[in-house]
Amino acid sequence: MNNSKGLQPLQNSLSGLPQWVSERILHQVSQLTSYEPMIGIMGKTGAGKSSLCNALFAGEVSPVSDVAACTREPLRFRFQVGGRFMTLVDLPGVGESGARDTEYAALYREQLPRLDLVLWLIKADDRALSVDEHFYHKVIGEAYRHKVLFVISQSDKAEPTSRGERLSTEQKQNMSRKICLLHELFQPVHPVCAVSVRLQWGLRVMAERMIRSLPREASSPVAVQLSAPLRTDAVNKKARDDFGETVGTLLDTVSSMPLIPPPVRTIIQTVRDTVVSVARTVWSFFF
Ligand SMILES: Nc1nc2c(ncn2[C@@H]2O[C@H](COP(=O)(O)OP(=O)(O)OP(=O)(O)O)[C@@H](O)[C@H]2O)c(=O)[nH]1
Ligand SMILES: [Mg+2]
Repeated sequence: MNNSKGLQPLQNSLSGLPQWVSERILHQVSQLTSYEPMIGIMGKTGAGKSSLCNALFAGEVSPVSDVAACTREPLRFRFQVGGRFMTLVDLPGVGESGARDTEYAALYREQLPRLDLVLWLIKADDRALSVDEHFYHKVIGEAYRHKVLFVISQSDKAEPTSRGERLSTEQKQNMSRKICLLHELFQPVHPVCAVSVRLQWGLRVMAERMIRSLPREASSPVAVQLSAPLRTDAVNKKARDDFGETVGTLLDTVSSMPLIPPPVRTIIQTVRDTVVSVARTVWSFFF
């Protein structure tokens, strides 16, 4: 990460603007580059949440608050990679009795607006999906469905199990059926993923889907946290594209501010595409 090296070319591309406008834009770009993403993780106990997070992310995980599991508070973990932070929130509730729905709904209403994405793990051999379905409809509700990415975990436990080192054709067929079933049950916004941490299977596709499912401003900061083998060309491309588009949107927002004099507005509109292309070029200095 080298912020000043990245910001200098951007500053040059904004030099035709009054200083206060270009400073405002640069300030917002530097906020984008230091955005601290927050990802929630849900699923019944033993679904493989901790294992998946360790497989996905490179950072040293440190618990932020030390709350006992029996209290129904979310557990937060803050990660750090090269001076950049990300927070994982281990969200409770799936698989517990429906009696606490109202309580969880309140907790989730508080957490969900701040989360960029929620990974919802369902174990490959878990057939008690009505519990997840109930929770999805009663607690998550319509408003936050776009923030949920379903992940079928422990795919090596799909029938017929073998403890082999690869998934068999039959297991893959059963996984496809399970994926279809989840699409029917949940009608998810994002495609359902399937992984096996034990076999290191499906993780790349999952990581790419996660990057695609994130809000634009969060994809690069999450990509930074991925373990090296998961940071594929597709991940980097999506993250770079998102960053360019976010900078473009930022310029559009500044240009439509009422206090911007019309001639300055014209300059912003003229330099917009150049600034976006510079942002895409300097992306690798930031991420
Ligand atoms: N066979 C197999 N076992 C797995 C896989 N992923 C996790 N496990 C095992 O499943 C068990 C539960 O995994 P965790 O990652 O601790 O699950 P969790 O969802 O964090 O569990 P809680 O924190 O108790 O809610 C552990 O024994 C893991 O080793 C996998 O892909 N395949
Ligand atoms: Mg765990």
